[in-house]
Amino acid sequence: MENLDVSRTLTTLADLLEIQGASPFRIRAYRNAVNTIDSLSRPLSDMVSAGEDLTELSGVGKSVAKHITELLTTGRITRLDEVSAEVPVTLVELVRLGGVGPKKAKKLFDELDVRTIDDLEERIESGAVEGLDGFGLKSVEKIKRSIEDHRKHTGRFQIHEVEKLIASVLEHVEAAPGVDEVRVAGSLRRRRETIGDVDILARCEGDGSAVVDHFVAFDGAARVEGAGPTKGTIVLHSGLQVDLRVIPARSYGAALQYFTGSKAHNVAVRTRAVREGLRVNEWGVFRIPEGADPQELDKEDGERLAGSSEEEVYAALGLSWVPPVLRENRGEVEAALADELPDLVTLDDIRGDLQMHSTWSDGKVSLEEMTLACRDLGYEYIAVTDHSQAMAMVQGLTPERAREQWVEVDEVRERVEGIRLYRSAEIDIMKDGSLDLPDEILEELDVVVISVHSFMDLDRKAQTERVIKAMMNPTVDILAHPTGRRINRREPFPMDVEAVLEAAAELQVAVELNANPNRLDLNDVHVHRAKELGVPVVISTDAHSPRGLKDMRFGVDQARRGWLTRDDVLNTKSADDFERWLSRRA
Ligand code: DGT
Ligand code: CA
Ligand code: CA
Ligand code: ZN
Repeated sequence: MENLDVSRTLTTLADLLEIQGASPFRIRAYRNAVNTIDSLSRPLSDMVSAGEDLTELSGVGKSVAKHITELLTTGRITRLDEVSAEVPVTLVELVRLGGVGPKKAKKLFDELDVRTIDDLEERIESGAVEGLDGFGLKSVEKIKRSIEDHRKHTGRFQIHEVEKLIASVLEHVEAAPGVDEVRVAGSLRRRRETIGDVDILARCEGDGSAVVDHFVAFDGAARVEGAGPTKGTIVLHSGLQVDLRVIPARSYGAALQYFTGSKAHNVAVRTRAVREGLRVNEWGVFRIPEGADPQELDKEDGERLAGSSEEEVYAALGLSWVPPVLRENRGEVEAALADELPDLVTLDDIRGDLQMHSTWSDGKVSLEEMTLACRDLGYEYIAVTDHSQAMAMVQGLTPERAREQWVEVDEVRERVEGIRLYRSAEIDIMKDGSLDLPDEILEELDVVVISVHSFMDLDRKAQTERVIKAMMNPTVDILAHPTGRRINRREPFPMDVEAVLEAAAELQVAVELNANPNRLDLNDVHVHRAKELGVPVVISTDAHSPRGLKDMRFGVDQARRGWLTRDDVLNTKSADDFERWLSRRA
């Protein structure tokens, strides 16, 4: 069981207790523990099996430690079973919607027997909710919008969460009898930002059911949904579903191709096959026998042209091998046919990181520590972009403090060799489109990064105008996290991204692809559009600690999904070339 499984379970318990109206101190105890667990670098399961004292972790008290140990050793928490006998677990979903706090959820349950989001939707439709004490027209409207948002995200995990959850499952499958190779397919292999379920393939010539039996016995499985001769499905404690398929070597490439998807890509590939008189399925590529009805054929009928490797499968159809990140039916099959697939940017191409925070605002470590950490990653240049004064709750930089910071920048430049540290800041875009620091400060920065952190509820036209106006300031270099979205948490704010990108092209402003897996903003489709318009894209981590710098790879994956090559990404340039770009308006 992974730390995330534990923290999700404790969060559920805390939410249920809150709905029940338990003491805020108890609830706080669980939430504090969850915070600690989420930033823990070691597996709790190792600590428990080593007999370590969990109460030494900050925020973890005796009773929470007991719950964690119970969960890790037995797979359940007795207290959670007790509480969920009184309050339906599904109420937790209601609380996680915006606009329904724990008290309101309890009220909905007590008075209208609302247990699920579906129930809530139905009671709203019937008008029952609006009459309820504490629920006005406005709050009901808000709940309705939250339900819509929720529907879009339901059940999908973020990619970084899935990576953590799946590592031990893969190890477990690798240890299964007769397994020669294990690969991840599906949306995870395509590096989508969210994942519905994980698809795993195991190559094995022998008895598939032995592999499946081994798989479903995984100790982190909360439930087994199915176990057959070639296929098994489990659900982890976090709710993540994992499908395993056992495939013989002769079909392994074809199966990998098929189960990597996307569905739309597979349809386009199959259409291509049919045009060539061929048939492609998860067992291979076959020639359709003369006069045969394809509908009547058995899975492996016809002459086998390919199957053991993916390259072979694409080649048999006259296509170059398509990188999984491109398999979304956005023109990649045509490009593969013409041998014109883009040479995608890689993590190795990245030479600098142009958004991160230090203790001058909400970062965890000093300017110098961030600089050293970046040098360790092999970067040639960086911008430490602490917030500006509008972000008062994190001590955003005033003009005075900006100047003080430059003194420290100079000192760090003296002390740390081998990396160029730029004077920079992440400047807030004010409601009227002006910038949060005066021009005389902005003019003295090497890299000016701007972003929206407030008034995200402006209407689309006003928001678009505001952002474009901000970009018109001639000191501006990069528009950061342009749509403000938080994956699974906050929708992008209403804004005409097309108009903003056109303005960026005109004004020679670069746009950020924020690599934090909670943001990935701009997304794949938008960075593709930026590329088409000739707008440079910067992939930055927005790290608040050295650990956050490692998120760069998520940004690179998203950039690859947007077809970006090295030339499309500004921070692949050498330091000299990047500085030439910085002086483009001089
Ligand atoms: P997810 O799980 O929602 O994040 O997305 P995927 O792409 O992993 O989808 P999933 O798990 O339903 O199926 C994995 C792959 O299997 C999918 O990308 C393509 C293939 N596949 C599944 N069902 C079909 C189907 O009905 N037709 C075709 N052509 N391919 C399918
Ligand atoms: Ca999947
Ligand atoms: Ca699946
Ligand atoms: Zn920001």
